[in-house]
Amino acid sequence: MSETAANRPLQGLVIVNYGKNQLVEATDGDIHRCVARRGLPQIVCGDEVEWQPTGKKTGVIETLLPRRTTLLRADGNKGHRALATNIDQVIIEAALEPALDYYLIDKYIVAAELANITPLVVINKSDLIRPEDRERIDRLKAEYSNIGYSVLLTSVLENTGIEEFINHLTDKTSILVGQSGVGKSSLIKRLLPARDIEVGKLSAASGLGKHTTTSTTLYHLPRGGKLIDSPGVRDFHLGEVDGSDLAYGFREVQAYLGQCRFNDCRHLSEPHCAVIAAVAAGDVLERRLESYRRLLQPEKYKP
Ligand SMILES: Nc1nc2c(ncn2[C@@H]2O[C@H](COP(=O)(O)OP(=O)(O)OP(=O)(O)O)[C@@H](O)[C@H]2O)c(=O)[nH]1
Ligand SMILES: [Mg+2]
Ligand SMILES: [Zn+2]
Repeated sequence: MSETAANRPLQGLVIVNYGKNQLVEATDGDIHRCVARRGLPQIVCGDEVEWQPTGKKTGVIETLLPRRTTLLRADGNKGHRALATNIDQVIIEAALEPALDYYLIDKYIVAAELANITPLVVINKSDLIRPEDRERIDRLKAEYSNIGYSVLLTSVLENTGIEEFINHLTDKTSILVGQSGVGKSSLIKRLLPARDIEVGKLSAASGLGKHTTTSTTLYHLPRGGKLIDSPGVRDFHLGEVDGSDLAYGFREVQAYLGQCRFNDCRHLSEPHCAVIAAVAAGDVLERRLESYRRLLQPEKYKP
């Protein structure tokens, strides 16, 4: 190999982010543990990079290639940090155990919408749905599909809804997000039975998940598509979003924006607010406007 060929950076895909270092998949499929050159932004799962080998299966990330999309969350300091990049679809997974949290689902949908990524809602553990839960689940499905979001029901335990789930994954990169213990890793393990993927139990005391998955990891699916597993959250914080941008995160509200009497209407209690009128007319759900208001004024909703 000539000197220049040896030094030419290689292309790679970041498939695991451990924070301090990353696993980079080379174009030949080999995996290398890399550190990022100083001065680069935090490299995350889904990033496309240029890297140089430094030894057997190790390397340095030299360049971060442009990100097509970036899913953001709050960094606890008024700013944002990337959760994963180059994603086409955010799969928001929920289940009856741990409890369904509509506000959490809405927050993830807004994060996806603001990042130009398609949201998909998956209710896993459908085997736990008792007759008395049926109405609640049907309503959730109807409410989100009326807005334009697909809602799938899956059960890893009973192996139902899996084919339909797979059909939503081919030809794109998706990320699974949601509370700890809803079964994100279980769904991936169902698609990749030969992979060593860790699945946790719910705590007997709290009924909550135990944060089994600790690093964001990208998997290539046998029938096409890439699927990223992410560590479960207790809560998801969007971070600061400009008030006028926030409303655009609510797809069914978009049509009314610009129709309020005041240009800077925040749709709280202003007179002649088109969004409030749409709720009164039954065209926008009160619950969704409430999610918007909670995101706009989190301090008002602190317990
Ligand atoms: N009843 C039932 N239990 C399930 C189903 N899918 C997963 N579980 C159980 O839910 C628990 C949590 O599963 P995980 O896959 O570890 O959940 P996770 O969302 O990856 O959790 P974190 O990694 O902590 O975010 C395990 O005990 C699974 O066996 C399902 O379809 N039905
Ligand atoms: Mg997991
Ligand atoms: Zn308004």
